[in-house]
Amino acid sequence: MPSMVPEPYRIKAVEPIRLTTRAEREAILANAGYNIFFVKSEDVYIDLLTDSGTSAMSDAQWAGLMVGDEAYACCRNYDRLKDVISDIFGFCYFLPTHQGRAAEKVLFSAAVKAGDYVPSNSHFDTTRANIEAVGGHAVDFLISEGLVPTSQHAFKGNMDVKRLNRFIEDVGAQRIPLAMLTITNNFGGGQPVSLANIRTVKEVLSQHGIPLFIDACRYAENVYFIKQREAGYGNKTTLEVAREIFSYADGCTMSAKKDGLVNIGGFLAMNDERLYQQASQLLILWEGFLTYGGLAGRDLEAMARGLREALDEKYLQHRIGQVRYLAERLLEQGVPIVEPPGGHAVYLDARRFVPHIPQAELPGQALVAHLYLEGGIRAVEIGSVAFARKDEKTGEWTYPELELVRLAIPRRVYTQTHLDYVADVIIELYHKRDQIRGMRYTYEPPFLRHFTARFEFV
Ligand code: P70
Repeated sequence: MPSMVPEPYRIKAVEPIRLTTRAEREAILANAGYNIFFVKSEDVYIDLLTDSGTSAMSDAQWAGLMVGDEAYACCRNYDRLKDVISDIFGFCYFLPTHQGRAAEKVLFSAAVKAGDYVPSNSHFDTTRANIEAVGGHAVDFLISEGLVPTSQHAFKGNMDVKRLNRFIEDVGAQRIPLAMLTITNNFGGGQPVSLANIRTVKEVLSQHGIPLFIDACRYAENVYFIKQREAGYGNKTTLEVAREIFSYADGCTMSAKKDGLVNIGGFLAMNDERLYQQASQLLILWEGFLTYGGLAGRDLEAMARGLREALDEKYLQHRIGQVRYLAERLLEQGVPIVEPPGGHAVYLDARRFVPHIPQAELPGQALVAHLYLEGGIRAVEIGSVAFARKDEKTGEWTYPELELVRLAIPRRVYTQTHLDYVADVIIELYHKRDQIRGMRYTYEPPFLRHFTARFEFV
């Protein structure tokens, strides 16, 4: 199979983008305190900050907006969404939310109490923060291969079941109200979880009566990897694989801003009626009535249609192929990335890209700054700025194992020519990597540092 198939769509509306000059970008970035989050979207040429909420909707989705039923209660779009969710995910109950983290907040507030533990393969930062916000502890049991950028393991997002088992025996099942699996694993490179792993995790949890929830935001991409890589699934449809995944779960949280192909939206789904009732109360308090949950009727319709489109095998083949294409162009030139490439992004391995910059001098952030200066490309640091922890008493830093820069590919937005441009810029930067200097903070906020910190070059 060629590494990239042509787009399975043609372009009906275009949005102009503009490449600024090097001098303009130098001024813009300095003005933003070298924090890419403060650069205006119109000053970015290729925006790879996130694949979340940045998808291009289809003509069918745009048409769906016009049949939005904006009644406060029981709008028709709720019913359509309900049918789609029950068809794909199969859970008894669901609650719409405005995005993924709202589903997390409702779930953990209803299910987790202070001192509880929630194990996962790898919690995303909003899930971790929402668990900690109710006094719980979020713990990760990713397989060790998941932390090795060059490991070719086919399912680097898998959970280490032995460690999970030991942990349950150590702390006791009564302190673990639920466990989670993030599919695909965003922090470790967009790596998938195998069906065998999901099944085994479910078996272990069942022995202890612990429910399993899936953080499903990139589940369709995970489905595609299972079809490609796991024996026995190649001939199944994407829908069949998705149904099998969720058959092992007791519920899920979903940011539909990813594999729902919408700009805003999410949901929480589950089988347990009591949990549903508790969550319903919180939803009304924080999001809105049960049939709209913080969204307009038209948003529900766009989500219902987008969820179906994201399971289209031709779409997924192109989507995953795009990510792989960019990865292969970089690998050909020896650019260090997380291998094999994941589902939604290519992750540069900053430790190997700029080995002369110690983690204390924020190599990932330095790379992010240079990608913008060189080519107007916006990426995001997933390394020391996002995750290093400072001991409040000693002032000493503990640095994360992985120092990555994520190039997230928005769905259905950029063409192969855009990706070639991105590859060319990165390859050129790689050839003069010796000139890249480290960075330090000029302003260091107390938490969620990466969003508001300011920097300068060392
Ligand atoms: C991303 C965004 C969101 C996310 C996720 C997983 C596995 C839940 C959520 C929350 C966040 C982001 C990061 C950097 C820059 C911009 C945006 N991920 N679970 O890009 O969903 O955002 O809808 O509340 O990845 O990875 P929501």
